[in-house]
Amino acid sequence: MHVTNLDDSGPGSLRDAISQPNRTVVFDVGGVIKISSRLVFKSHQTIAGQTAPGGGITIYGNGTSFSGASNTVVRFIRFRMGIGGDSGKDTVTMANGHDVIWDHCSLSWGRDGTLDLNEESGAELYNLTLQDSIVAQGLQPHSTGGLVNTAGTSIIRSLYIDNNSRNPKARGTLQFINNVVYNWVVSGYILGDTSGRSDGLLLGNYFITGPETRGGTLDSPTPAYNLHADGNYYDSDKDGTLDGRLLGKGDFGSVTWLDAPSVDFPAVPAMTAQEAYAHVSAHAGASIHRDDADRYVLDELASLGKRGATIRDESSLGFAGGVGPLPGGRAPSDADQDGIPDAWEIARALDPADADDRNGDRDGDGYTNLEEYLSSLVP
Ligand SMILES: [Ca+2]
Ligand SMILES: [Ca+2]
Ligand SMILES: [Ca+2]
Ligand SMILES: [Ca+2]
Repeated sequence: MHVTNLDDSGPGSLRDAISQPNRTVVFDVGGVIKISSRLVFKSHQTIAGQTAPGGGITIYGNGTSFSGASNTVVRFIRFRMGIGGDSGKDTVTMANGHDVIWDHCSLSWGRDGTLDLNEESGAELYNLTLQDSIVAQGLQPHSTGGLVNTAGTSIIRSLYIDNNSRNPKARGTLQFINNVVYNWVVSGYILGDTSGRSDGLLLGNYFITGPETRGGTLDSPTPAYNLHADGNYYDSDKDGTLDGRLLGKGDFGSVTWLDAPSVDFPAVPAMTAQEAYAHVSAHAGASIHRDDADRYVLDELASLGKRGATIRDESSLGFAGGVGPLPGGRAPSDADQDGIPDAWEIARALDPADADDRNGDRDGDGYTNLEEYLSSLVP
């Protein structure tokens, strides 16, 4: 499905493209898609934001739901809810389903959670990954990164920044690896805060205080939180230099401390916390094109304690139109509309007049020709 305009609904819109399952969605336009009601994603979708020309895609004005959207991949999309969104709702929410990846996404301005992955009663929610992404500026008065309460989630190489609390609120089974948490106010990472069992793995994260941070770096631990942690750092002096200390067992309070993970978590390539800081600063979010909002929070992070603030309303940031401008750009020609531009097809002996070859596998490696094209766009 080609998204051919920035309309809220109707033919050629993103809302129309995602209205049915079993679709790969590519973008012939770049810019801000202003939504008046929530967007609801379906199962078996690939949302290839990296195909958008110009400044890429920002979804602005309300929240989105991935409940039930199993087997879905989302790459290089900015989800910016904002004060005009529905009260009590999340920027990105998912309450049931499995096997979803958000890669190089930028999530901000939630009115409830900014990323809430919260298993609803009687449902299953598992095999979720947020990677190389940003979760920023949950709107006050309920400014949160979000609640992650699932049977299996990985949060990797991502930035939580300018959220009053819940960076995230971790329940259930969660591995949290090589992330940076910056300028929380009352709570950084919440270690369960419940009598129900949780299993956590924290490796190589960097917790960096900002101007508003009052404490609560590792908040509300309970013995029901089964934790293995290693290589996590804490920089609390707000001096503009990354020079934190290693967090030790005593910093995690009354968790049940384990010398090995309590769950067979998937393997993740290892970085140190210092390497994670550098990687996240350079690559987290929709990094092909930095928009005003991502540049703003990454500049705050780079101040290492000197700048950073939670907000109540994104208009206080002063971006044109609330979210800032994005260049539109121009998509390459795709005569057969199979999602692969003519030039890329010709260079690989595919047929620019045959749409069926998108689902072929010219090199027999298990990835379709369309998937290979989509991956080729990712730096
Ligand atoms: Ca420092
Ligand atoms: Ca084509
Ligand atoms: Ca073709
Ligand atoms: Ca292939």
